[in-house]
Order: sequence, then C-alpha cells, then structure tokens
Amino acid sequence: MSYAYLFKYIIIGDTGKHILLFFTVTYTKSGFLEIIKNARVGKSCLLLQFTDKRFQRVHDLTIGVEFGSRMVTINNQQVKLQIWDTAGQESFRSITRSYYRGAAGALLVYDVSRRETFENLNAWLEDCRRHANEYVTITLVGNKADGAAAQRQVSEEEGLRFARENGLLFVETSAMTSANVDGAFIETARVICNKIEEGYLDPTNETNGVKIGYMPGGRHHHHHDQSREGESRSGSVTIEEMEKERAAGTYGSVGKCC
Ligand SMILES: Nc1nc2c(ncn2[C@@H]2O[C@H](COP(=O)(O)OP(=O)(O)O)[C@@H](O)[C@H]2O)c(=O)[nH]1
Ligand SMILES: [Mg+2]
Repeated sequence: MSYAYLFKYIIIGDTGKHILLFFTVTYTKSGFLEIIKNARVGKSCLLLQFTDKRFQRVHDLTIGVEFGSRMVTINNQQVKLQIWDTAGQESFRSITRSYYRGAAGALLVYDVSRRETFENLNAWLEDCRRHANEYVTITLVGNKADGAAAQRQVSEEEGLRFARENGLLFVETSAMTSANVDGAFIETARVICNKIEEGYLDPTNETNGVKIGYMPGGRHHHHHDQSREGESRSGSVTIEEMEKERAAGTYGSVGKCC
C-alpha cells in the first residue's frame, strides 16, 4: 500500500529495573513475579492495541511485541507508522540506545498507578534527548488510566505539568480499554507532519526517522524556509487541546500537511 510518508517511532519507559537479572532466580517464588509485572508500564500493550486492536493481559516478558506498523490518515494523506518496542531490553541500555537513532517520534510511557515510573521519567527523557535526533517529537503517555481513583498515584495535572515543563505532548491512555491509544500515536504523527510542512524537519534526511513514500500520480512539495527554523508545534500542547483547536479550525496547516 502506498503512503506519503513513513515515520519511525520508539516506545520507551519503565519495565522495572534489573528484571532480567532477577527473573530466573525468582521465577518460581510467588508474589515476586507480580511485582515485576506491576513495574511494567504497558508499552507492549499499547503497541498491540494500536496495531491489532486487542488487549493481552499477560505478555511474555522477553518475547513481547518488538515491532509493529500501521497506516494512518493525516489530512487525507496516508502515513505509515513503523513502531519499535523496546521489549524488555531496557536492562541492556546500550541496546536500547540503538532504538533512539533514527526515530521521528517517541512515546515516553509511565503508569499513572505507579508513581515510581513517573519519577523515572527524567532519566528516560535525558537518555532520549542525548541519543535521539534533535527533531524527535516526544509524547508523554500516562498509561493505565482506567483503574479506580484510589489506585491512581499520579494525577493528570502532574503529568501535564511535566509535559509542559519539558516541551512534550501529553495524553493519558488505557491500553486495556483502548482509550486515547490511537490519539497518542496519531497526534504525534500530526505534529511530525506539521514540522515537515513548516520546513523545520527535513523529510529527505532519513536519520530524522522519516522516509518519503511513493504516491502514484502524487507529488510532494517541501518548503525549506530557513527563517522558520527552530519553530516546533510540540511544545506545551496537549493532545486534547490540539483536537479542540483543530475542531475550531484554528490549528495551522490543516489540509495541507504532508
Ligand atoms: N489496567 C491496565 N493494565 C495494563 C494496561 N496496559 C498494560 N497493562 C498491564 O500491564 C502489564 C505490563 O504490560 P506490558 O505491555 O507488557 O508492559 P511493558 O513492559 O511496558 O511492555 C500487562 O500484564 C498488562 O496486563 C492498561 O492500560 N490498563
Ligand atoms: Mg514490553
């Protein structure tokens, strides 16, 4: 199937520290395995929900989904999203780093019912900024926003504040109910599209995680207006706000992007 662009994504966030080290030793001890599971923020489940529209409660820790892709439509253009899931390899940070290279989008995931995963965001963000290309669009995703209020350890306001302070997009999701899962991936792609349209992101440079596809009969127009360099739509915008702005027709580049 033809597409206008291909965007490469990565999904990052806690899987629990030193899991692989302890895994075999504590495998049979009841209780501990549960702790391990709780430390996982739901990256593989988000990917599975986005690509397959299903939720699988129990994933094999090491044989998780590692790769997925889905075609999405952004302003009447087909865009293919190719997503890499770090799939439990977080323990080997050097392997994880190779994922950062050539990513146009990154979903930085924490678990709203587990404060520790929120507190580790700074380290993840630092890693991402250091190893990804400078144009990467990062969306902060507060996953598992489906539990009882009493189970919540991070409020939506806190998530939003962190996103604002760090110039990230923000959305709360549930890979279980599928709430906002499509939005998290698609709105990230929309921002990438806008960066291309504004001439901020060069789509011909594959190290930016973007590939130009083949469009039968179509032609791409790319502006490289240097005066707009440095502009980005990713700062301090929530996905909800973007949707509202778009509905009100105030969001730029609508109908022209990509
Ligand atoms: N309640 C709830 N549980 C979830 C959600 N997403 C994932 N989980 C659970 O969290 C566990 C870890 O998910 P997984 O995708 O393997 O995490 P990963 O290590 O970040 O890839 C799974 O066993 C799921 O049952 C969600 O949105 N809501
Ligand atoms: Mg996983």
